[in-house]
Formats: sequence, C-alpha cells, structure tokens
Amino acid sequence: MQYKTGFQEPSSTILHSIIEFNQHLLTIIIVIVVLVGWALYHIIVNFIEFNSIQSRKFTHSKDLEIIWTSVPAVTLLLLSIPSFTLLYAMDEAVAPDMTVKIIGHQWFWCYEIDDFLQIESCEIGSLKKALRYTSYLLVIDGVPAADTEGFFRLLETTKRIMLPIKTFLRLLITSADVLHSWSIPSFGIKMDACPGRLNQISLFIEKTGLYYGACYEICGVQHGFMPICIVSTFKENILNRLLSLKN
Ligand SMILES: [Cu+2]
Repeated sequence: MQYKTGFQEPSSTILHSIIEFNQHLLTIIIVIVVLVGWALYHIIVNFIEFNSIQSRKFTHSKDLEIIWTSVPAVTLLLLSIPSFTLLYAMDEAVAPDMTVKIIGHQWFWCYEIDDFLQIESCEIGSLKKALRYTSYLLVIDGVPAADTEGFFRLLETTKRIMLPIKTFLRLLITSADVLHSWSIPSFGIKMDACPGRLNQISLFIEKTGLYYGACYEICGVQHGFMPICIVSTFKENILNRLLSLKN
C-alpha cells in the first residue's frame, strides 16, 4: 500500500483472519460513529434547553436508559464471538507436521529443528544431529553497494531460515536471557520469548517468499539489531536441502 496505512500483504492464515476481523470491526465502528454523531447533532440542534418546551419538561426516561444500556452490551457480546473464535484458533496447534524451536538471545536468534532426527521411513532416514542455526544481524554498512544490492539495512540476517509452505508448523518460542518477542508482521505473529517458559504458536504459510521481522520487546542496547529473516519454499526444496546435508 502506497502510504503504509494498512496491514502488510498477508502470507499466513492467521493474518488473513486478523484482517477479516479488523474489517468487520471497522464496519461496526463506522455505523456506531454515524448513529451517535447523528443523534448528538439532532439533540444539539433541536433540543436546546431554554428554547424547546419538550426539553424543559424532560427529566427521565426509563425506556431510553434500557435502550442505551442494552444495545451497546449486545453489540459487545456479538463482537466477542468472532474475537474469541479467532483468538482460540490462533492458539490451536492441531497435529503439526514440523516443529521449530526459537530461542531469543541478547542479541540474536537461535533456531532448532529436530523433526528429521528419527524419521526412518522417509528417504532422509535420520540426520545425525538436529538442525541448529544461529542468526545474527548481517551488517551491510561499509560494504560496497554492489555486493548488497537488494538487501534491506538492519533486516538481513547471516542465516535465513527455510520453512515449508502449506504445512502446519508449530513454533516453540523461548529466551535464554531476557524478554524478547519474535514477530513477523506479514504472518500476523507476535509471540513473547520469556526465559524459563515455552510459548507455542501455530503457523501455516500460504505462499513462497522472503519475510522479515524483528524483536518487538525492548531487550537491551542492541534490541533493534536482532532481525528475523524467513524464506518460505516448497517442501521438496527443503527435503532436497536436507538430503544434501546428510551426504
Ligand atoms: Cu530482543
């Protein structure tokens, strides 16, 4: 979007649902603002205390009180249904195909994938060790511009994490030192990384691409320098990569 007033282009089912809910909310908000605005205008113009006989005699209305208490209450109740549905749906991890453990450090991210350790039935067999990546900020300041063309300053990492598309992923997020927050806006994900606690969130990436994120919890002097970079690709590409690692 030209003026960056909206969400990033959604690439996960979570962000699709969030945007849908946001539009639903916005519609209701507009209706409320128009109705309340119209009522206020009508009252100010037509019922000035000293000019109108009607308003001079008016002191109390039970019916009005019932209406302006119950209508907002029912509106809020109706809004809570899609809101809670979305909230619980985001929390649910039904039979994930792959698990990624994400550990925040001062000031970099570590990733661990050990699903391929003991899959005897598949072609990969078992890898000797879990896949572990440490992903630091890629400093491009001072590097000749020709070598870093297309790179985003402060968003590139030394290692990009490959994740499969159209796969139910489970992300387990924790921290080794202080509070961090692992977030990728175009996935609609923002999960706290707390030391001593394992937070879980599910992810279903819809399309291939390169996705950037960052730490969203002020975690020290280099808080702004621990970006996240995810490459989403077809499952086959990742399996081929794993096969090449095995040999
Ligand atoms: Cu951090």
